[in-house]
Amino acid sequence: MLTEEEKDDLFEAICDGDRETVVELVTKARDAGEDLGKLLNDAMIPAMADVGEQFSAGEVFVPEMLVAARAMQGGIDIIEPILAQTDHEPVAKVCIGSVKGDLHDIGKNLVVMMLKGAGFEVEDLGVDVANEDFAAAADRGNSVICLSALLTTTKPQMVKVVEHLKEAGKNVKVVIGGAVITQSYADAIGADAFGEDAPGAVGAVKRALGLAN
Ligand code: B12
Repeated sequence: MLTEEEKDDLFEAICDGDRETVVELVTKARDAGEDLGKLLNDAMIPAMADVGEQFSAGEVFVPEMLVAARAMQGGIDIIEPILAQTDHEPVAKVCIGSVKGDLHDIGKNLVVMMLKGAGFEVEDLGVDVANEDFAAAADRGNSVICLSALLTTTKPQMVKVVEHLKEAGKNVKVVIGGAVITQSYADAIGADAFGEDAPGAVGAVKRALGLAN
C-alpha cells in the first residue's frame, strides 16, 4: 500500500510532470494490490485538475500541461490492463474519439478503460477525429459512438458529428462527455446520453442502448 505521503508524492509528481516517479509509485501500488480505481480518483485525477487551475491562473503554460499529461498517462498505462480486465463476452461494440480539433485524450482514455472493464469491446479512434471517421466506425459494427471534447471551441463539433451521422443514415447511438459538456447540451444537440465522468460513461452507454435507466 502507498503511504499518505507517497500518495501526496504521486499527486506532486503528476503536477511536476515527473513520469518516472509516477510509474514507480503506481507500479508499487499495483504490486501491493492497492485499489487502483480509488488511487486514480483520489490522487491522480485531482492532480490534472490542479494543473488546469494553475494554467488558468497563469502559473503554468502549455508545455507544463503536456509533461503533466505524459506523466499521468504513464500511470494510466499501468492501471489500464488491471481495470479493463473482464472475462465476459462483449456486451456491445462501441467506439470513441476526441472530436476534430481536440487533442485532449486523458479523460477519453479513462473512459475506454472503464468501458472495457464493464465488458464492452472498445474501438479507440484517438484524437482530432474527423466526422467521416466516426461515420465509418458505425459501418464496422459499433452500436455506440462516444465523443469527447474538452474545449469550448471544439464542443460545437459534436453537433456536426451528430448531423453527419444522421445525414449519412447511420443507425447508431451517440454518447457525449468531456469537461465542457452537460446534460442540457446533450439534449439540445440530440445526443442519446451524456456521462459526467468515466464511471458515468458506462451508465450513459448502457442508457443509450436501453440496457439501463
Ligand atoms: C492536460 C491538458 C492539456 C494537454 C492535453 C494532453 C493530453 N494528452 O490529453 C495539452 C497540453 C495538449 C493541452 C492543450 C490545450 N489546452 Co488543455 N488542458 C489540460 C488539462 C490540464 C487537463 C485535462 C485532463 O486530462 N483532465 C483530467 C481528465 C481525467 O478529465 P477530463 O478530460 O475532463 O475527462 C473526464 C470527464 O470529462 C469525462 N469524459 C471525458 N471525455 C468523455 C467522453 C465521454 C463519451 C464521456 C461519457 C465522458 C467523458 O470522463 C473523464 C474521466 O473522468 C485541462 C484542465 C482541466 N481541468 O481539465 C486543460 C484545459 C482543458 N485545456 C485548455 C486549453 C485552453 C488548452 C489549449 C487551447 C491551450 C493553448 N493555448 O494551446 C490547448 C488546445 C489543444 C487542442 N487543440 O486540443 C482549457 C480549456 C478551456 C475551455 N473551456 O475551452 C483547460 C480547461 C485549462 C484551463 N483551465 O483553461 N491541454
